[in-house]
Amino acid sequence: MLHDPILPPPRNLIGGAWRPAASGREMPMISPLDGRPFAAIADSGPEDVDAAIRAARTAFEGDWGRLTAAERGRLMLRLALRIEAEAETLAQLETRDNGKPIAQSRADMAALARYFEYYGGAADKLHGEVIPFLNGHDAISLREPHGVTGHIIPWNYPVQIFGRSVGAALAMGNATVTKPAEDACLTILRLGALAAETGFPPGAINIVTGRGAVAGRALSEHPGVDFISFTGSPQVGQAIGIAAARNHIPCTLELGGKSPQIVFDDADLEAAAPVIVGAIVQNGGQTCSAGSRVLIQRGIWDRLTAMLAERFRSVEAGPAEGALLGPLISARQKARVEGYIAGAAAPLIARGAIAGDAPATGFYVAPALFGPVDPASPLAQEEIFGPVLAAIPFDTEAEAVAIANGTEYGLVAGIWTRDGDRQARMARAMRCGQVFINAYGAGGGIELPFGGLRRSGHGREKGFAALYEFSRLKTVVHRFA
Ligand code: TXE
Repeated sequence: MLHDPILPPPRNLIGGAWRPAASGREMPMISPLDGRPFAAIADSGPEDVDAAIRAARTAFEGDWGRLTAAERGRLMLRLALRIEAEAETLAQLETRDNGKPIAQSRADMAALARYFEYYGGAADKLHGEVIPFLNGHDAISLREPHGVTGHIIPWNYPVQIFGRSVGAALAMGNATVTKPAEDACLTILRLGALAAETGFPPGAINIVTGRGAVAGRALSEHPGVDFISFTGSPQVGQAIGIAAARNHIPCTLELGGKSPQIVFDDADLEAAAPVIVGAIVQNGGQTCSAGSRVLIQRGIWDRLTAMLAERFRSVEAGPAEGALLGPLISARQKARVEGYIAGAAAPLIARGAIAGDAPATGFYVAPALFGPVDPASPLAQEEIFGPVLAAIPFDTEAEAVAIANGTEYGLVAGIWTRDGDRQARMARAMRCGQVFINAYGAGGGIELPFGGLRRSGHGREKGFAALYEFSRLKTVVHRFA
């Protein structure tokens, strides 16, 4: 079982060396496809995290820190090509580890390569400025890396989130320590091996696997870390924010959402319906930006819910190559999502199915469409992180805005209307970090600043904006005679 050549061994990547946990402990990896263990990872403790942070510091003050921005960028571009060359093997590994349909894993690898291409190209494009100041003075700002950055990554899009977070940090010259999720982290370990082969100096990219409450916590609380990037649950995000405050360091928190898609009665429903279904079924609904609420203007309620219902009924959750919906990540997530479905206080409009060839031990859940859902109910307020869509009717634009903004989250919103004035008004009225008009989550979004407010977190990842997060300004004033 553990000798499969594409499975990384249960080791951490620390200072360029592959090391078991200092305690010798390992933990099993369970495949969501059949619920069975198929590999193991290092079950790391604070001593392993400490070693990784020290290795990162050494790299930052040494070989990695001495590279020019152009040299860093070149290494990243080389890694992008290496990822592209190995994309199929990486995608196969991801599907086994995470359970996501192979098409989604392939899309994730393309996005990962693109992140390294984008941030590799950007490495030498962000710089300080000369500031008009007093006569006889030169005032400049330098843009500098933070130093050692910590990256705590979830299991839903392991490599995409690694790409956007570690990629941007490396571009700005930081040395990184990543703690991937214990539910899915093998592809990130394989990436560590590819980066080492590509020529990244030891210690620029460190990877420590293990439990969130142990290894993740040790990383977030360690005084040797200068910046923390976290993607995960609001509860843990709050703990990370508190730990960052204790160490007086900045952090970005990306904590999910309850994103609305708002459909007005003048919208192109043929265009909207497949996108609305895709935005909640993609990755089993385990997407921070999943469109988990659909707000429908009352005049088109019957027509649009019928169109959505037809699509929901045609979705089968299964392990097949072409499946739109795979299993959820774990028995825990499956139980959680099924709990929401069983406890729903709203009428069930439509349910998909589980494919006949799906192993009974796998974590499959058939997609569900509910409506009309009370906007104040758990189905409309809480992040379910499964293929469950809450349909909510509304009458006026003002009512749509109130319902859309009426959760503790604020990550993404989709607006479907042909009215140009309304498009502009709605884009401004949405209390969130990203708005799509007559589209949703289009094109992977590598170039688009992404992040939320309140319970969805703060700070921006993706796009050029992330480079500002992963660096800081120093002002230098030089008086001359
Ligand atoms: O997240 P956790 P879970 C949401 C989603 C999901 C729920 C729970 O609603 O149903 O969170 O998922 C590490 N100190 N999102 O339990 O626990 C952990 O090891 C430091 C939304 O899987 O937050 C993993 O690497 N780190 C989200 C990472 O945090 C800790 C993606 C995320 O795990 C830690 C995932 C601790 N005390 C879940 N405890 C999104 N924004 O897309 C855990 N971790």
